[in-house]
Formats: sequence, structure tokens, C-alpha cells
Amino acid sequence: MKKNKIVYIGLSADILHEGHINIINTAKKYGNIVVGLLTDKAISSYKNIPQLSYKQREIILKNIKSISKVIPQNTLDYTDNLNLLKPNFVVHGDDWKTGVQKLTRLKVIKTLKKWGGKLIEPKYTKNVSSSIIKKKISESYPENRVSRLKRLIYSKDIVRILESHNALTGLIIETLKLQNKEFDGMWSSSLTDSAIKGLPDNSSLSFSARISSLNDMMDVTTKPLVFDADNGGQIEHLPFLIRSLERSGVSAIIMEDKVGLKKNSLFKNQTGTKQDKPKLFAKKIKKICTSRKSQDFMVIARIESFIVGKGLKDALQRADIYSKAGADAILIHSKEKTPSEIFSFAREFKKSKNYIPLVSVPSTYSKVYEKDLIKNGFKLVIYANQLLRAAYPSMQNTARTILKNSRAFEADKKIIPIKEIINLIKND
Ligand code: SPV
Ligand code: MG
Repeated sequence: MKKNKIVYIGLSADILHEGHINIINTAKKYGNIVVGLLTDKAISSYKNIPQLSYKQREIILKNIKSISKVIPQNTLDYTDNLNLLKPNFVVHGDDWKTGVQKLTRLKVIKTLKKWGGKLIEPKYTKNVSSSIIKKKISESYPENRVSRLKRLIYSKDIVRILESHNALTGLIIETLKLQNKEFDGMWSSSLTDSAIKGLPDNSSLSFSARISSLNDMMDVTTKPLVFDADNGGQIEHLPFLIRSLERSGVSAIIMEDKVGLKKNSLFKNQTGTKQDKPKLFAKKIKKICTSRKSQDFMVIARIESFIVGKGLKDALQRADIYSKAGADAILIHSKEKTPSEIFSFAREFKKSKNYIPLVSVPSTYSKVYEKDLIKNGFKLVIYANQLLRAAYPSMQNTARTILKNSRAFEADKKIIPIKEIINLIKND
């Protein structure tokens, strides 16, 4: 080891494997190792949140003989820590030459240049990565999935959930990545789940049928699922519903404060729609809180005041009551074309001592950008129905094209090749 030289390595260190040991062993040849330990926030900016908390990961690294010091790295970008330490070397596996960390790497090289520092890049250890190990773990332990949503909410600027109505849409949500962006989880929507079964969104589809279809998604995915429970049904039945949801690995239930025959909230005509008495609805929230096994299983109270034409004051009163009853978050629903009413709710609720994170469902006010939801204090955004809305017209057009031409050839141009559909699902 070279004396008085500083070697910096940035690590997530969620699951230590031989790849990390290889990096540490290389680094120690160059000097004293300082680890920049990526915080939950830094990690979730480009990949899934770690299994272990920052504190747990820090304890492990501090007890590794070759490591001199562990400091937090708050962003994927190394610049701040490098400027602070002016290390002589940075060591990183050569895998970051491509992919999401490519730009980070270039910035490291540029920053090190300022004081003549060098980047050392040992060959990446193949076929071993925390992501592979984690995938195996989360497949065998559904409770990891349950707690994941809460941790995401507390470490990401905004958690992005997309509607999923079968295993295939679940797989899209699971695997789609665009640069460093991806969906964080699935929404089991009462509207789309009913529609695919040819039923109206009025609770005629039983919870047991809903759970059976969400289990199909759970079988092939690892990301959290948020369950749309309408008004939760009868209070006496709630503990059994919660038991089934937790057993299936669901992370959150969203329950709306309505009573009577259910009608979708986006219908223009809401005559006959009744909101529950706040105190009675609070009892349902409490019931879920006392019957859930995991404190990480979230209960999200959905306020329908704006939907039924009541104002801000009613919504705020309810938010306070539901929060005090134990809700983990509030979904403030709206069917306006702009987010102005939910933003005014957010501004006022922020002042309450019972403030809890906010959830948005931008179906009618779809022009809103995530950055504006973040600015207004929203921590979860649910894109509640877009995948089914995309699939249905496409299937209908294809059916029409075949009918029109009395053959399938014309439809071929607009649909994926058979080879692609055969290879869509891995079978090895
Ligand atoms: C759903 O997706 O079923 C919802 C959201 O509950 S909404 O359709 O806006 O009521
Ligand atoms: Mg619904």
C-alpha cells in the first residue's frame, strides 16, 4: 500500500460479493481506501432501492480491514466528494463505460484531472451482481416486496406507479427502462381489472377474483403492487382482505371514502354518489392498521370530496381525521382538467401537524409533469389506466382490419412478428 495516497471508491454495498472484494483488493494497492457509500437517495436515482439501510451498509464496510473511512455519497455524481477529498485515485469496475453511469464516469475523469488524479478500472467480475442476487431473494421472500414501497416513498422524489391488468403488463412495468427512469410498481385498478373481465367498475368483481388476477402478476415480477380496494367493503371483512393482500405480497391498499353502490369517480354524473362519514371511514382505517401484520404494509386513504362536489375545507378536515386514524398517505382525487384543486389542497395540508405524503392520479389532468407534482409535495403518482386504454383500440383496429380485408396480411404491418411474441417470454 502506498502511504499518504487516497483511493476513492463509490459503492452501494447492498450485497457484498466477490466483485466488490476484487475492487477493494485492487484499490488497497494504491493507498488508503475511502468509500463513498451511496445513500438510498443516490441509489434510487438510477436503480432499485437497496435492501439494507444506509446505516446497516455503513457498519459492514467500516468493519472491513482494508477500508480506512466511509463517507456518504449523496448523488450518483462523484464530483462533490472528489472535490472535497482530492483523492489520488478512483477505482471502479470497467462496466460503467457504457450504460447509465457513462456520464458519471466522464465527470470523474474530468474532475480527477484538476489535481492529476487517476481512474483505475479493473475488469468487471462477470456473472455476479447484486441485482442478480437480489432478484433471487425477492422471488423467494415476498415480504421484501411489501416493505419496498414505503422505503421508496421515503427515498425517492416521486414514486411512479403504472396500471397493470395481467402478467404481461406486469412484465412491461418490471423490465422497461429508459436511461435512468423506470416504473417503481404496479397499480391493480378496479376499473381496468373489471373491464378486462367485461364488468362495470361497480365492485361486481369480487375481491377474491381481483386477488387471483394480481397473483398472476406477482408470479412474474418483483416490484411493489398497490391495490385499489374501492371503499374496502364491510369493516368486518377488512381483516380477511388485508390478510390475503399481505400474503400475496401487496405493498399498499388504497381505500376511498364512499358508501353505497360504487360508481367510477371519473363519471361526469355523480348524483347518488355518497361519501362516507369521516368518523366511520376513520374506523375502517384503524381496522386495517390493527389487522395488518407488517407495519410496512401501507394504508392510503383516498378522499373523494372534490369528486362529489364538496370543497377544499371538507377535504382538509377529512385528511386530518384520516391521518390521525393511522393512514400512511392521502390520495386526493380529482376529475378536473388541471391539477389546481389538488395543488391548493396540498398547499393547505402541508401546514397541518398531521401532514402525511400525498398521492396523485393524473387521469383527467394528464398534462401535469412529475416535476410539478414533486414541487407540490406529491410522493406517489399513479398512472391508473393507460396500458389498457392503449391495448384496447389496438386490438379493436386489428380485428377490424382482418374483417375488412377477409385476410390477416394487412394487419401484419401493425402488429409484432410471431417470432417476437414467441421470444417475448424467456423459456430457459
Ligand atoms: C381505478 O383505476 O380503478 C381508480 C382510479 O380507482 S379512477 O378510475 O380515477 O377512479
Ligand atoms: Mg377504482
